[in-house]
Amino acid sequence: MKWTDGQIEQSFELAKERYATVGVDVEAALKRLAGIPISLHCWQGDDVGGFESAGSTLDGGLAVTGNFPGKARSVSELRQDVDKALSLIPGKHRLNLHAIYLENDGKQVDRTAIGPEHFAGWAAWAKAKGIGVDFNPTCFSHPKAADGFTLSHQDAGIRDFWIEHVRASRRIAAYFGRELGTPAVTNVWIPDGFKDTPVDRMGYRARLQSALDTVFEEKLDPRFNLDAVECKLFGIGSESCVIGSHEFYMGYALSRGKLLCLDAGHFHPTEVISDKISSVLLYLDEILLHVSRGVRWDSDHVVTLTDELRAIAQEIVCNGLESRVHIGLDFFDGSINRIAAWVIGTRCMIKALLLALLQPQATLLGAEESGDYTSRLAWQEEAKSMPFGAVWDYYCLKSGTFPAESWLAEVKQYEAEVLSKRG
Ligand code: RNT
Ligand code: ZN
Repeated sequence: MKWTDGQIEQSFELAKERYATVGVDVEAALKRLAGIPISLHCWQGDDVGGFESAGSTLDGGLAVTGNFPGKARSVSELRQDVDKALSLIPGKHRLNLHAIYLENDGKQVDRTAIGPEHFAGWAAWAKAKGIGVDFNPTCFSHPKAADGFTLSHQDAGIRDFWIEHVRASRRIAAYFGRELGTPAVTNVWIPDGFKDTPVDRMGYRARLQSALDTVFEEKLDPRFNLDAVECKLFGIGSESCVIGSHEFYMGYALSRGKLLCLDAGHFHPTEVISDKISSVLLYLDEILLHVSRGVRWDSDHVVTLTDELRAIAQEIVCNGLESRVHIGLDFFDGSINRIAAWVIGTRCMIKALLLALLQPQATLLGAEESGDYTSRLAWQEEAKSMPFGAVWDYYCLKSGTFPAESWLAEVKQYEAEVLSKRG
């Protein structure tokens, strides 16, 4: 038996009526939802390997486990996989590239020598799809980052190398922004930190500050490029001190007018980024999110529809912040079908946004404002059993993609026909 398109439409009509009884305009919610892009991280497709050289190893404290067959081995395979994933996700989204995903024609290109020419293929691909691209310098998985330090390194030569790389990355981002007519967010994340207790935290942080200032001396048009900086509490091998901590980058973003990037896995395990959005956006114009799911640590598990994901979406949607919050994903799982991982994580992000848009906000606000916390709690819980699934399925159908679980068969077929044939 199959749940037919007709049944999806019927269920939707009923659901719409039900939502109307609690003051929620479903059509308006779907219209708003369609305007919120999610930036899909390219690195889920190949376990953060990149195509700079064959057999490069991941470092910087990042770890991907699992060896599910069919990992993309080239830019063209990765593009094919992203195409597949995007076809199973409702709405128009973006792609988030790392510098190591360049097209170098088999020639070794130094990280300081990368330019728009190495990303022309991606730009043409994105243009054809009508989607935007975001960008990241890759300050890890490289001999000059082997001791775990980049922009804060004691050695001026190594610092300069990474400064040059980030400068080159920003120019590539601006190229994407110009080509695609939508600014690229360039996100700087560096692994720099100490396994054990350092004695000169401030010296490292001062060097990072000055290196970043040098990087950003070159002014780029904000219509093409926006800069973000990503903090972290600790990483594997940097348990005792991360140079680019939250306070460091919060101060940096504030004083330099940059975007702050909040990664859901980069704080204390019980600390949540949903609670930070409303605070930092009172001081900053825009932020970037790396939506991820830490399990006991910054493990970058595939995003699922957790309470925290819903809370993040609520903060964005209920405060009308969608133009100021750039939503990026950041997870990597090599133990399951990598396309399914993208699809599950991205669909969950969109579901969370939809749930937030369908919340009886006026009622909830009224209850809170009048101090009626009994009603607030009651409504928050009742909202959970409203017919959200019917609206979601309809949204998928109308977006020309697969409702409910029907996307999975597509992935399984792709696995049999494409992934299983890769060596
Ligand atoms: C690492 C950061 C960073 C990376 C990507 C690959 O802890 O989260 O964003 O995951 O740049
Ligand atoms: Zn991140």
